[in-house]
Amino acid sequence: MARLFKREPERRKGLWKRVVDLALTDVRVAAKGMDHESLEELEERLLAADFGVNATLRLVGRVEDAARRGTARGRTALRDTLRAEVRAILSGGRESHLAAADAPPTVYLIVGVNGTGKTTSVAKLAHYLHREGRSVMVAAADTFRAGAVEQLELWARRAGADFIRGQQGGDPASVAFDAIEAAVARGTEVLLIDTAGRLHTNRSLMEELKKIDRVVRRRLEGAPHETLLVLDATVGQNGVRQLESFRQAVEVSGIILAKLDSSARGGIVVALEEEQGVPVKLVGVGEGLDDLETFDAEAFLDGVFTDA
Ligand SMILES: Nc1nc2c(ncn2[C@@H]2O[C@H](COP(=O)(O)OP(=O)(O)OP(=O)(O)O)[C@@H](O)[C@H]2O)c(=O)[nH]1
Ligand SMILES: [Mg+2]
Repeated sequence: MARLFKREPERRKGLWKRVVDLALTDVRVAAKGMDHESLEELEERLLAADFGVNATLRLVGRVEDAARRGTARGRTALRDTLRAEVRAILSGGRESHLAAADAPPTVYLIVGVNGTGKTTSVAKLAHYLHREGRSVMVAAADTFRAGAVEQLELWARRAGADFIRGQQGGDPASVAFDAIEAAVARGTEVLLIDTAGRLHTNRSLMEELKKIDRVVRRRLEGAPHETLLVLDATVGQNGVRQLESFRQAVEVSGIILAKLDSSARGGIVVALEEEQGVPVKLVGVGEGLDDLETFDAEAFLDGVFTDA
C-alpha cells in the first residue's frame, strides 16, 4: 500500500490547515455579529485563499442569510454554516475515486499546460498502482520536448512500469494508439498516457490533443476512462481558466492538483468545483514518487474549518 494514499487523518487534516490560509477565528464576525464590515472581511479571506468569486459570493451570502435568521451567531455557528456550504459544493463531501474499465486496460489520459507536473504525476500514479499490485504501462505521448521521453522512461523504470515511446517529433496520437495495442496484447491493467505541455490558448496544440483523444476513443471503447488535467496549485485562479479551455477540447473528468506543498491557497479546490463542476481527484504534495494523495473532502473540511 502506498503510504500517502493511506495517510492518517490527522496528517491529511494538517495538510489542508496549512494550504488554506483561512484562519476563520480571526474574522471579527465571529465575535461581534454580522456587520457589513465583518462580512467584507470574510469575503476578503475567502478570495485570498483562492475560493474564487462565485464560491465566495455564495458562501458569504449564506452566512449573511443565516445571520439574518439568527442561526449563525458566534464562531462555532459561523464555522458550521460555512462548512456545510463548502461540503455541498464539494459533492457532499464524497471521497474521489478513479474510474476503472470493466475489462483491462483502464486508460488514463494526462493533460495540461507546460510544467504543471504531468510527467511527475504520471510517475507517482504508476508507482502507486504498481505497489497496489496492478500491472502498469506508461506511454510517452510527449514527443515534443527534448528530454521528456528519457525523463519519463527513467521514472517508469523506477516505478516498475512498462514503457512505450514514439519518435522524437513524431505523432503523439500514434504513440497513444500503439500503447493501447500493446496494453491490450499484454493484458496490462492500467495504461497512463503522458502528453506534452500545451498552452490552452495555442489552437494547433489543442487540435493535436483532440486528435489524441479521438484516436484513443476509436481504438478502445470506453477509453479514456479518465482524462485528468494537471494544474499547478500555485497559479491560483488561472487554473480555473485552464480547466475551462481544456474542457473545450477534451472531456476533463478530474483534476490532479500538483505542487500543493508550495501553495497556501488550497481554496482553488472549491473554485474548480463551484465554477466548472470538475472534482479534484488527486493532489501532489512534493517531488518524490510517494508524494501523491487522493483528495479527501472530509479531511479538507476538517483542515480548513478547524476551531483552533
Ligand atoms: N514541489 C512540488 N514540485 C512538483 C510537484 N509535481 C511536480 N513538481 C515539479 O515540477 C516540475 C515540472 O514537473 P513535470 O512533471 O516535468 O511537469 P510537466 O507538466 O510534465 O512539464 P512539461 O512536460 O514540460 O509540460 C519538476 O521540477 C517537478 O519536480 C509537486 O507536487 N510538488
Ligand atoms: Mg512532461
